[in-house]
Amino acid sequence: MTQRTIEPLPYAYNALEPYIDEATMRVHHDKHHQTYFDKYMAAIANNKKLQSMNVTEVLKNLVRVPDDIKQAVINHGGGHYHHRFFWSILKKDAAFKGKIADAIVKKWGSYEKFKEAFTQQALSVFGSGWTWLVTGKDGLEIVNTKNQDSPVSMGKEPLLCIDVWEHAYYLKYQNKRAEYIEAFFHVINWQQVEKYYQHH
Ligand code: MN3
Repeated sequence: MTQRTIEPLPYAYNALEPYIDEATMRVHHDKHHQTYFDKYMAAIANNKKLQSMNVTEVLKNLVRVPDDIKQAVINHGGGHYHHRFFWSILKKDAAFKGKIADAIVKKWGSYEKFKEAFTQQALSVFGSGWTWLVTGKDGLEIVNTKNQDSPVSMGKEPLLCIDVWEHAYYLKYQNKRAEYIEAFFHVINWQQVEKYYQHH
């Protein structure tokens, strides 16, 4: 049966307080994410093949998406997939440890240096987009994507990400993106990032 709605958050709306507030989580999940999902479903409504595929597989194989719906699939399929992924890597006060922690320290020198590099990258997103820690043939990298363009469409495997669209932080942080990014580092689910790293 075709999925009609998005999955609930895997935790309470207020689980990330005070770093990410309940009001933001409610509107971000129930309105923004749901709208991406609805528009993705509408975009593929007449395409049985895409309907039968996982959205991740669709984004990895954009060449198989017809031109007349390609941009809608990128925007709304990407928006659906990215938000689902984002919810999965959020958890308050998870310890930075595991093979991913070792790999980050090996690549950037320390947790602090990684945090600094990731923060600079997230601050540099102009307009709407995301910052990602990904892995792939070039090893660990921090990359930005615009709008809902997906790292999986570029052959990268996401390990963690921050949504830097204003809707992700404006209610609580207004224009202070740097404070939101600082807060984000308190709610990274490193156990889940470790799972993504081990299974990529
Ligand atoms: Mn968002």
